[in-house]
Amino acid sequence: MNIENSKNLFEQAQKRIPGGVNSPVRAFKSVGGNPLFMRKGMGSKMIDADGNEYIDYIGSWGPHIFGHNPPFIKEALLNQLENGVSFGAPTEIEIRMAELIAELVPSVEMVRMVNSGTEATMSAIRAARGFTGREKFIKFEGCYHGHADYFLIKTGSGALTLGVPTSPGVTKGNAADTLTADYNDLDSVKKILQRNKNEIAAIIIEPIAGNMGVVKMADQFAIGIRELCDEENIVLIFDEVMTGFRVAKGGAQEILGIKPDLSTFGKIIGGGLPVGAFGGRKEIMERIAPSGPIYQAGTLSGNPLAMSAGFAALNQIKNNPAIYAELEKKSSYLESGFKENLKKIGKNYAMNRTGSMMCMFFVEEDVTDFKSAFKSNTKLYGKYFHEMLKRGIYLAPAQFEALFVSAAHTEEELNKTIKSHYEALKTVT
Ligand code: KE4
Repeated sequence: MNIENSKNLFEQAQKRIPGGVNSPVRAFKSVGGNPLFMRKGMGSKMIDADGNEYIDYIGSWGPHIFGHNPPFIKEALLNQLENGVSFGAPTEIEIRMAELIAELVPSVEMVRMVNSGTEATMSAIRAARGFTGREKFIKFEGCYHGHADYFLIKTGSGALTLGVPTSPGVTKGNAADTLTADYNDLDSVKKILQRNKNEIAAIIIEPIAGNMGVVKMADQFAIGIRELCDEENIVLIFDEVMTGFRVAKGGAQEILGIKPDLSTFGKIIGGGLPVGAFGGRKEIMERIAPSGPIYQAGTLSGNPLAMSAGFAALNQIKNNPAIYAELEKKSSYLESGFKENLKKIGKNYAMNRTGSMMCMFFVEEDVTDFKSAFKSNTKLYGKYFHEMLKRGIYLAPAQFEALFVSAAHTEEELNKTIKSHYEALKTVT
């Protein structure tokens, strides 16, 4: 496969951009090799700088649930462009967007738009601290909530892939208020609560984690966390940046049947443009400036260009809820094809899937938390990744991520993926 242009571009990029990329996980560090510079995305496909075509299962790390550049998002953007992209003044579409999020996610009574998932989670923690007057919060090992200082403690996603569970530059002061529990282990949460009585403002969790690979909250664990938050007056924050509108119309909270106090969103709600949001109980959100004293702001928050793409995406979901049945059918088809292959080659690698988020771990035991996920053979994953890439299948360049199926993936492409998966596994194992 000729990737000369990507190689050349990567060389140029590294002169002016740290690591040659604007987000670490894109650099292929954990799988090795030269990252591919992409030139075009359309539907389920992407084309790189050398003209190689790929079936894309990253979808920009989650936003492209309909595939790249769907006509209804493109049209919304072109229409908005006629009227300008950002005014720094309130616009009607922000109201419609807030109303639509509240309609699709019943736990959201009020919502504030921001520009990334990190801003959303950062602001949600501040809201919880301001509302409770407490300073500490609990996160879970292997969960990733973006790169705000106090989240970069035993985190998932790119930081995990870099093998740097706690990033330099995060001060002791910042880390002191971040307490880390074990995913799906209620006792680990209870122990922290006993040692920090009445000091915990929030518990933040990915209700279906997508940053240690895919790992779902066990039902009893989810119920237990909700009960503990009720008993201790702790704000429960579901970080649905990845799962929101991905795994169900109402996100992971709809699947789990648990109502968080605050939720954070990103990815799909921007339709591919930079958008994040945090929202939930009115009595908490009303404390956010300017209606309340908890400061939070953003020059481009709610800008009409990004809102037009996000609104088009959510409206498509609202008017076509059957998309989730379609995604379930395609994703379970892909999963069973992968499982068939594993049987044929005699490997029992863990396969976790919720809706159109899926992950195969190179470890032959159940993966239910960070510790079990971390047993995966990441070197083998790297080899598998490149064998799939050679066959035109573009997966996450890291074991601790999710594979995303979109509505644009065809049966023919799923079959090609299953066939490539078999050949790749035969080659590397
Ligand atoms: P952003 O700041 O990257 O928009 O969102 C941070 C974030 C927050 N919460 C969850 C559950 C997330 O998955 C993310 C970002 N996800 C990663 C993918 N593992 C983004 C990819 C990247 O870092 O380039």
